[in-house]
Amino acid sequence: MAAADPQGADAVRRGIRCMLMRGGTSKGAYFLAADLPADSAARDDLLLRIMGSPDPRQIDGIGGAHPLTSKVAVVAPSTADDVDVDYLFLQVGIEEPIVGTAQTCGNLLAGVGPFAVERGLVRATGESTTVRIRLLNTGDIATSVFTTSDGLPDYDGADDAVTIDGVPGTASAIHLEVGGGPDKPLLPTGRVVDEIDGHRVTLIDNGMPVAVLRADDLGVDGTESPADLEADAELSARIEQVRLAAGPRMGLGDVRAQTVPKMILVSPARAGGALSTRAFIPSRVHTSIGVLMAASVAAAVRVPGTIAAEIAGPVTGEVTTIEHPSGDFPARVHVSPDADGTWRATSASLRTARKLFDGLVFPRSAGQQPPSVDTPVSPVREDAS
Ligand code: NQM
Repeated sequence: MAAADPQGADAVRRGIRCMLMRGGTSKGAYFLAADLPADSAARDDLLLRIMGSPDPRQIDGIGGAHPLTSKVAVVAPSTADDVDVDYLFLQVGIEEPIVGTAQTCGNLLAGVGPFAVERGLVRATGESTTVRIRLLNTGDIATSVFTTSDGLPDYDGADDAVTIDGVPGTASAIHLEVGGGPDKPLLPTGRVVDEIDGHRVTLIDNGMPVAVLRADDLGVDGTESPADLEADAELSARIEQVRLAAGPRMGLGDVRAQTVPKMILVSPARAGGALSTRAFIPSRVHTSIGVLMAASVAAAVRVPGTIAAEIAGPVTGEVTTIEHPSGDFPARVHVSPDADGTWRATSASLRTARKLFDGLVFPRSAGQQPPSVDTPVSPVREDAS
């Protein structure tokens, strides 16, 4: 069923094998790497034509016209030891013809294990299947455990059906554990608080690089809706200024064309959690919070002296509850200092996913492509081919 020549005009006429999935609170197009061009520039060009970018409505493609629904997962068998599949995440620009590789996505990660089983990369093992996943964007390794029956993922679930805030109804639980390599410190600057542009900021990365700031430091109380925050152009400009300075300090280089670090405004909890959040991702405001964003904020809550710990106060028990605009996210993180005092962390999250559509996608033809810009430099650890 795959197109014989994924790089050629043939693909446009014959279609490209693609599965649309909800992963957690996001939605994206999942591909086998073998069904896409091996060359990253050709791949990105094709994905822009598939998603319908650049166009604010993505009307001529399958993108959902919001950063949370303009996402792609590329999956391949892994050559790494003790890993089943490699997962490359691509954030497809909506109004800009940009395909970004600087971040991963913990929500689309939820669909990767089931997709690997659907495509025959991993064999289901009875009622529960475990898939080990290498996140190519960050180098982190994830373990995904989910329910299977008759050799296929069971998305609906029965006994294990759960609810996650931001998604209507119930679905089968997907348990994700993510951990960074030994060379990856939790606090990239080695400090619990940095001063940027007159603001006190915690720069932290437990799977997703984030900058944590006090909402009241920016003149908001942290209960505003995403739409109200997005409408405040002055606030967005100040946050972007801090972000551009935070990127190089976190080792991310020039982040003008990147979607990291994410900017998280924190304020006191209102519903029994540890603290409340509003996440700039980075120009739109998240309707909930990303999985790995929540893991990074929860790790900050657990490290004494950070902005998040200052707001949350002491937190006991295994779960750090992160409040967000559509409910809360129960994050399980483990943080501990090395012998030399360098903080390390891992996370465990509960997600759900669902196969929405499986078939062939037909890209806009290359001849109708709007003018393109340079693809940003890729920090991907290893090519997905
Ligand atoms: O933080 C949104 C999402 C994300 C990222 C974004 C994510 C995560 O909610 O793990 O999943 O930052 O664009 O999908």
